[in-house]
Amino acid sequence: MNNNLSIVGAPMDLGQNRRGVDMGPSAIRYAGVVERLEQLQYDIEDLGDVEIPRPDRREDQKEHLRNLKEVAEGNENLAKTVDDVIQRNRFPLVIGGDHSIAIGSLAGIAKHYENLGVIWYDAHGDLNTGGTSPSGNIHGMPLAVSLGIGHERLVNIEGYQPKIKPENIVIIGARSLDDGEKELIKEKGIKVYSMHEIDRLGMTQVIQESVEYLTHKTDGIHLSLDLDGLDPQDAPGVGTPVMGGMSYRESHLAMEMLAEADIITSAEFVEVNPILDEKNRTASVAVGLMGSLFGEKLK
Ligand code: B3U
Ligand code: MN
Ligand code: MN
Repeated sequence: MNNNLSIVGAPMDLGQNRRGVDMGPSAIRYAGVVERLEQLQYDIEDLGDVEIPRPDRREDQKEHLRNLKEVAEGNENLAKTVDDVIQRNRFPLVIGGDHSIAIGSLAGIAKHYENLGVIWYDAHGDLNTGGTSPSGNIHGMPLAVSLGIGHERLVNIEGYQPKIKPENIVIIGARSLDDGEKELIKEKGIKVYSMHEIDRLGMTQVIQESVEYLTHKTDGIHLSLDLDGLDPQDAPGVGTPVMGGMSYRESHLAMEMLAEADIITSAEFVEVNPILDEKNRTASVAVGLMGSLFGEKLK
């Protein structure tokens, strides 16, 4: 693992319609992310937050992509910052912010790899387009956008597309997929471990298989962890909780196994909403998971 970590905050709340998730980066910092990772002997730099524009209320939203312009601009800013972090040979750790920020993270990261792998730890597939989305919320679209599917303003960020290939993706924890997302998963042959597979196989086998599936064909792996992948009992501070999720323990096991495999080259933790949380618990869970991902058990 790269010993130099750069923390990048992306206080984005325009990819969905519940206020408060823009305070996610503050909540995660307050929960002690820098101190926690410094204990593990990493060289940490906290770059603060990238600029997210405020929405223009007069803009008409008829395209069914809420706040398209502002989400695109915020992600352009994020992509540039993340790109710069990698150019300086540091590991980007992005803290959100709603999951639409994966558009910018991946735009900044994927240009540095021939075959970037992605582990998408989430209750949702985030594979919608303006056409299939039931909500018009862009946080339900970033994985599709990164595959080059969606509005051209989003898919072309940083001037290239697609960012990733369908065979280099593993989705873990899915339990709320829309019809259009299910079709895309079938059509593109995307590997999905739903809660059914996690219950049947156990998290150990799911991660072993995911690591095997990705490592031989990728030259880097991005972990995109949506806190709503966890069960709402363990991570209540999220905008769209879905019952029956991965437990706190399963999630730590997953992070520890990824640390042992030493395959993750960039990461983001998203959807922490302190307003919906109980005493900053979800931000603390996020920081705990980062501890495991960055090798707390190995040191
Ligand atoms: N699939 C639904 C709900 C959703 C997606 N991501 C989150 N919620 N967090 C949608 O709106 O696209
Ligand atoms: Mn998500
Ligand atoms: Mn989700």
